[in-house]
Amino acid sequence: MDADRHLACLRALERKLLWLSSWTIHHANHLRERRDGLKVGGHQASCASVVTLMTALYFDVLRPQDRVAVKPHASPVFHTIQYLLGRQTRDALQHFRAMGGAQSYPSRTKDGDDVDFSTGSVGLGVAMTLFAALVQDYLRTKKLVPTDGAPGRMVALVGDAELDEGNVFEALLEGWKHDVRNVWWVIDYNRQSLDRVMEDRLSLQIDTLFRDMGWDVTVLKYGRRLEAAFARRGGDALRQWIDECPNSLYSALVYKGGAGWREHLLRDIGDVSGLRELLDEYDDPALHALMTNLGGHDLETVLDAFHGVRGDRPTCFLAYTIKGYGLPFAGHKDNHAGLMTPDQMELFRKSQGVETGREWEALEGLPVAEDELREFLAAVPFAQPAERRHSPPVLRVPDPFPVPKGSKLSTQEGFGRLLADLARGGSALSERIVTASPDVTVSTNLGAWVNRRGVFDRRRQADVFRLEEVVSAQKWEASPEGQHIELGIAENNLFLLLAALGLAGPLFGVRLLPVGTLYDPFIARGLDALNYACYQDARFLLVATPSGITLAPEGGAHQSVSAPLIGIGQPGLVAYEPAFQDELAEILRFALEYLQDENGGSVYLRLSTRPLAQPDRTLGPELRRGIVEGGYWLVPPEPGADLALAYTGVVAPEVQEAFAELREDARGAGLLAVTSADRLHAGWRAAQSARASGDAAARAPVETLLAPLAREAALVTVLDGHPAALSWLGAVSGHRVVSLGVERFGQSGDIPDLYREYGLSADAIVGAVARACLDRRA
Ligand SMILES: Cc1ncc(C[n+]2csc(CCOP(=O)(O)OP(=O)(O)O)c2C)c(N)n1
Ligand SMILES: [Mg+2]
Repeated sequence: MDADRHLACLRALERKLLWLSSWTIHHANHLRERRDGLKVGGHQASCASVVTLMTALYFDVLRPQDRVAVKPHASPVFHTIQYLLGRQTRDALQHFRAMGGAQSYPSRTKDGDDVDFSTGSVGLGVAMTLFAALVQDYLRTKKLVPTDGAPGRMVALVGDAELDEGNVFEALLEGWKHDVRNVWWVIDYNRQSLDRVMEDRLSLQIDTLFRDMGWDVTVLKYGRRLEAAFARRGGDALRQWIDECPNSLYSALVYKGGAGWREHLLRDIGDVSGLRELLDEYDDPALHALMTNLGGHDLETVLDAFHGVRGDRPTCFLAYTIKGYGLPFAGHKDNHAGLMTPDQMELFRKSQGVETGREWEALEGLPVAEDELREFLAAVPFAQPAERRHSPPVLRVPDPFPVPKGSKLSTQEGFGRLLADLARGGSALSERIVTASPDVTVSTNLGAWVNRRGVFDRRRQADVFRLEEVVSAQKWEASPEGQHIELGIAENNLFLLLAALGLAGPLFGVRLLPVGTLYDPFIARGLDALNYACYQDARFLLVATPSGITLAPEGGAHQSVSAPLIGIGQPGLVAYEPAFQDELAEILRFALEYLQDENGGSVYLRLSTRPLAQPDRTLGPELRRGIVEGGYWLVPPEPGADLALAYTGVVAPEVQEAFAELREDARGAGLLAVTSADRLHAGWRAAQSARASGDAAARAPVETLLAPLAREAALVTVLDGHPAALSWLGAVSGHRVVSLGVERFGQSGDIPDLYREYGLSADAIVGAVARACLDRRA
């Protein structure tokens, strides 16, 4: 196909994308039954803004190994592209934003048409491409993937308002540190966000910022027609006028059309020699078309820019666009959620040569014959057969894990030792573990692992302190063989890196087992990014210490209170909080399997720095199962017992002390170790639904555990975290509950003082038991 025909086909598809994306949204809002009276929504203006950029990328520039994060509100454009490529059904488009249909925002897990990266929470998809590029580098540097082919480019189509999100800049700086390659960020610079038109001259700030971070910047400001007009007599003044035109005025004139442009141009620069003659050559619609001929809407300009990239340097394309380009509300500041009215849609349909009743036809009404377009589509490079969703084999996990030895150990230390053990052995599993930490590698006990496995860097870098014979327990040699990725403090970056590492299997065909460590309270700092990672079904192990008020003198502001509730509430993430080393070893073993299980997920371990005396025991199969399912009786209750204590994690000694004191009076009482409130709760919910669906025999582990207790038994629950994480236990069999935990925080102190202050001491537990028993009798 010659270049002219090629361009003609692209133009035809560009036009069809605008139509079908608008129609898909229109159909969802106006033509589908609405049973709940709620608006359906969709963003016709945001879609129109990126149609040219996405046409160029998907139908010409991208290769199958490239990966894209599409700005959330361009979801209909993405699905329409897939539809034209035969990879999305008409039914899914007809059910846009309905159950089972094309999703509001591109979704790896909910859409059927091969979304590379989910988007939705603005800024996160953007940064995700950078971390995916880093992961690709990791795999290629280690030759874990074939390196004969060209690397994939990790592309983000970025709404310009996304650049207000701090996580984008956190990622940029991290990318600079790691010398990131093969990332393209294509900024849809329509100078509009949701509410408003943006600041003038922001482009200069963006330009400088990206260059400072080591990126190439290509600005696509004007299209070919405008450039040609600038070259004419009077053209310099025209260029200067547009260059200086405030964004608000430009947008307003885009909305008003040809007459508005003419009036302003004549008033401002009408006396410039040649200008009037230049304008006279254009009638109003032609003048409007000229003045809106921005780089990001000019297919040839866009293609030249993308194809002009040489090498693998990260590149930012700043593409000037118009929000709603080609639609009646183009440029209007309120167009973000704007929808074309049925009358406007009718006019638009006619202008597109689409016949009534044939609105969904993929290739009709275009100035290029359908056969030619079909031939073109069949040859689109991106759509050539290639495996884009890999499922690499499962790595064997040793069973059981050796239990860290020592009479008094903290779970954090045990975790460090378990990883160090894995580092020592040369198993296939350990080769695929990648650790990462936002500047808390040493203080979260990853030191021994890093000493053995080294820090990852494309360039080999000696440990200067070692060379200079300065004694240090930490060996920080960096090399391509390293298996630890050291990040700056930004927690968002940790979660996005975990998301990218955790998708290495499906994206790049190599299973990695990412382990990220951080301080428990700072999960909240990156919570949206964590949620984002889980939503994409990325698989990783998150290890958080120190946690709770138990970090004592070091604590105060660092105490985490709601983290156990996050553990229960976060979909895609199973939370554990072990107390003892044998529990930890079993949970870590399980986690490495669960990460790889098709129906599994990610795992969060909430650990502590408080050393605890260890029980003298060897775990049998039943205990191991209990630990993984979320709980077991440390002291089983006698049948009909009327008291049980249930605890999670590091408060074990206080609970045991209280229990010993109470046992005299409360004969037959039980002591329940809850290793995972999250799993116990999930199991309970699952059993309830199973029973609701007719499986009368369904029984949750927690139901079985609590079964021996008397109906009127009292339960006292204790954890170093929000009491609601365990108080629900009372609802399982209708037991009365007194829950101890932490609802305030912020005080430094030692453990005796703090446990007394917050009511977690053995005395406080005994007191709670007394209250629970009194309540019961009342
Ligand atoms: C984290 C987050 N905050 C707020 C929103 C709501 N929101 C959706 S789009 C948008 C503005 C988008 O503007 P821009 O990125 O410029 O996209 P455009 O529609 O102009 O292409 C906002 C605030 C969101 N999706 N995510
Ligand atoms: Mg915008």
